[in-house]
Amino acid sequence: VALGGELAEFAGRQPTALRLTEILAMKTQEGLRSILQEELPVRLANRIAHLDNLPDLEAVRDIRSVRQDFAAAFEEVRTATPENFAGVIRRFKKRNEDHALRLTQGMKAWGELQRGKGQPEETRAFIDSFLDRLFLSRIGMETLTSQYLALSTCPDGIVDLSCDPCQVCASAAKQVSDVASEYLVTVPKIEISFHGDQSARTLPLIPHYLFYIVAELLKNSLRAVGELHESGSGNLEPVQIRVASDESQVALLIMDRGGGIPFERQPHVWSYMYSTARGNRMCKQTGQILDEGDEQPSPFFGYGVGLPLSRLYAEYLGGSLHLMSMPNFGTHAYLFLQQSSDRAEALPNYVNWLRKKKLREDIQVYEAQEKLAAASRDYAEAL
Ligand code: W6P
Repeated sequence: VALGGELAEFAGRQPTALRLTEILAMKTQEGLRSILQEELPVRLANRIAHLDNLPDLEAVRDIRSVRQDFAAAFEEVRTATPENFAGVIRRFKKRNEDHALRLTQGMKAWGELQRGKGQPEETRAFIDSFLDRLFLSRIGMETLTSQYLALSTCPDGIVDLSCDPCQVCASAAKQVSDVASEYLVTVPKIEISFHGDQSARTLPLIPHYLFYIVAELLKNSLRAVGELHESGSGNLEPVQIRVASDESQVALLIMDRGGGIPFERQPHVWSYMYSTARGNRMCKQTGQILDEGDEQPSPFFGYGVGLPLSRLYAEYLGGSLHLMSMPNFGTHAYLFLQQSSDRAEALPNYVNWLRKKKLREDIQVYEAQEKLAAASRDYAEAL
């Protein structure tokens, strides 16, 4: 698994976090290609090195296969010509499609391997932060490669310079309600209202990412309200979306009265290792039972990575996502986004992570040496 010469060299470089304005400055595919051919290998090599730091990597097939994909992509991007670059990027994206699933399943298997080596709670926290960094880096590569491909058909690529969050919410609401009606007997209404200056209503944004976040939150809200109502213990209260903004930020609040999340489950909502997709659920249309432990992603219940991924998308865009839940009442989700297009992408810092890891190891070595020294002092005194 050791890194080859060129791979190691690129892994030692820091990825460059690009500003939205900088990404937009590349108006042509050819311009962005030359940037990508430098930057993608750095990001890929960082991710490979990151994976290689995982003990027992070889024992987990899903993780090994992701590493192989990255290594192949590194090679292909490095050796691509301007003529075949688009094909290389398309193939890379195609292979990447199920990475989230493979990485999550792989890390679950890895977690099983670690049983008996240390605290399960620490293992879970390690896995979650490991996956957070990988997925954040993935979002960055997704942005650059999607922008590259989209430039062939749209002048601004995947960026909407005057994106209206209310419109994105409305289309997410429509799509999620349609899908929900296949899985839930009763689907609550979704109400959207805007509060703020009309002049601050739009912002430069990648609408697809906002759509993903809002759709994910709405799925959870509709499901909670719908199921509470079906169990006969709740009214069919509408889910409310409030969008408020000034010239510096936009805030979105999605409120449901779906009975909330029990306090002891709340810390787990950001974990990749707890899926809410479990439990015997019937698909209303097909009658198919999505049974306990069913790991297959279904369009409505997903496989439990939606919330942590949504938070990463928010962070990538320079914003944040928070859940405030009141058990036996309902849940409020807050999403904050910066108005400015001058902010840089949020990227994981692999080099810093390695430094910290080394520092911790050094501290452990130091502590062990101190203990040894103290023990031999005690021993000498006892003599
Ligand atoms: C719930 C659980 C949840 C998670 C995320 C967003 C909204 C909601 N509502 O009951």
